[in-house]
Amino acid sequence: MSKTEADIGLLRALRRSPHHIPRSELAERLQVSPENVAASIAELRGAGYDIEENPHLGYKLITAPDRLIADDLAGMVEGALLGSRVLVFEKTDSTNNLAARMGREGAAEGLAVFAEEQTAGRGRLGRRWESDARMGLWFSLLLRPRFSLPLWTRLTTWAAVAIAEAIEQETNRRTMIKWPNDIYVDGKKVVGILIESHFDNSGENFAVLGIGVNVNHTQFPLELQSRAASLRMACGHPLDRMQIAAAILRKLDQWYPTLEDGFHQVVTDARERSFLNGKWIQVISGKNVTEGMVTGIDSEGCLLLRLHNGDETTISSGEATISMSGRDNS
Ligand code: BT5
Repeated sequence: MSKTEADIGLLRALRRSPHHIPRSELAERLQVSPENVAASIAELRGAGYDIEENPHLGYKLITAPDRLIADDLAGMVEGALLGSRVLVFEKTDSTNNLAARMGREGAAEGLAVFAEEQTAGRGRLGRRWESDARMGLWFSLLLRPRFSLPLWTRLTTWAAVAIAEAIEQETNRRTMIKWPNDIYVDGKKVVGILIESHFDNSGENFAVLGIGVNVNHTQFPLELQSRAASLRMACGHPLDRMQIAAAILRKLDQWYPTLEDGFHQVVTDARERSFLNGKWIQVISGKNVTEGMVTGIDSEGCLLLRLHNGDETTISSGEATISMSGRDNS
């Protein structure tokens, strides 16, 4: 086992154990000498990991540094396709750009590109996404779905459901999905999702799933204050960004096969979390503006609306805002 592998193995063992682990046991598990374990512990401490040493019981991880560390994260999602390769950059314009570039260069499915800070993080239609340094998770996953192109529209619902579940599991706060791509806690946006599909003549199609999670912000710019929140604001304490990143990758990976087979499970969850259900909304899709009451989500994840004249319509993509001019929301 190489030195780096031993360090990663050591971190993985410490992360998984709620108890102290004796040095001899770690040495045996990692097949290195006890001296090597002590040297790796010293190195991890130097990198900011707070590791307690009890002379009788051994080592226990108390806190990890508030930094995204690629090897550590890869170890936390070992065995998953999504996150099988993890890259962390200190600063970039947009992780979606980086992942797309690597996708064009032939990178394998499952690559996850994180940045501590984005200088030009974007939302849909070129809107700006605030991505302050070390406050959140700003990352993109490279996907090469093998299923037919018509099914690619399912990606948004799949991503929203998996991320909503992971965040609920990590925070114990109820998460809702504002169709199609926002995750809300207590009526405010904590996550935005941006899927960009890349098709070319060679048939090497891929999609980049961009995810922005507000984790440890204590405030937002004035124009976002009424709409945006962080997980820290919702929970009342700071959160470990690595744990949240790992939980999201694991849930996405776990749900990935259901895109093709078992998508009804994803839709069932999306319906239960539907923030817009029963509300009068306006949806802008390209040049079309439709107004009506949300009656549900169909089997493909599309939004079902009842129009003023009583007709039902299905909307596959668009921008939904709760309508002030429509009938009462009650
Ligand atoms: C989104 O767009 O919500 C998709 C955001 C995706 C961001 C990720 S970060 C990693 C990857 N790399 C990128 O460059 N992007 C992805 P949309 O539905 O268009 O919402 C954008 C709107 O959300 C903005 O116009 C603001 O009103 C609001 N907004 C901006 N930053 C926000 C934040 N940090 N938290 C909550 N709302 C925000």
